[in-house]
Amino acid sequence: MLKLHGFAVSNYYNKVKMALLEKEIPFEEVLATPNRSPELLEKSPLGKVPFLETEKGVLVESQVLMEYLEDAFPQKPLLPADPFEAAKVRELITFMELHLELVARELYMAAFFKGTVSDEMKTRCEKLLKRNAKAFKRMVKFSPYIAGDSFTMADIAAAVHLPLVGMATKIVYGEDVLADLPIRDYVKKLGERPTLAKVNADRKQYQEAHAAKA
Ligand SMILES: N[C@@H](CCC(=O)N[C@@H](CS)C(=O)NCC(=O)O)C(=O)O
Repeated sequence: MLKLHGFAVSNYYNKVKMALLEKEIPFEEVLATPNRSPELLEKSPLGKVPFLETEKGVLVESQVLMEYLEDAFPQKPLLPADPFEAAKVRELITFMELHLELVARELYMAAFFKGTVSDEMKTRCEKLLKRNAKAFKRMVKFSPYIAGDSFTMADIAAAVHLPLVGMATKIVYGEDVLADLPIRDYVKKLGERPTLAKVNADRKQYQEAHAAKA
């Protein structure tokens, strides 16, 4: 059986977990947190999560995992059949991860973990995020899904990444860079799917258990 390694607060882990649930692929969850131990580096070369253990070996990088699941388990597709439409879905995911989430990630330490981020970094990220959010607005449809009328893997990526980008920027800059977009209602609606409801419930449970331990 497939084994998904990671932890329930990780947005990249939750992306793959939601895809597995949507596609109704049996899998096992294995708790792993990022670190540089030789055991973890053996499976995940950067010590990051998620990674997926398959019968043929381990795969890293969440989007590679998504594409593998799509190819190996074609049931309940998360990409349109038309190659151009499928490319538009992939385009949205790449954009969200490279130009929004990865930039906002620089702020997470200050936003969520009581850490600090230099003023220089804050200024750089703000400039980039404002420009990128404007570009993103031109790409999204929300009709009712992010890429159009069907639910795709871009909605999964959006559900796990966009609230974090919004929250981090609201906390650090006092302004949500995605405030112009209907993210709150869209993510709330997606949360009615049993798959995202489970991902959210598991995340909450993990956070509560962690807070209790701390
Ligand atoms: N590009 C990677 C990003 C994964 C990632 O950044 N995971 C975080 C947890 S959400 C992590 O392991 N961070 C630890 C680190 O960067 O060292 C993917 O798509 O899988």
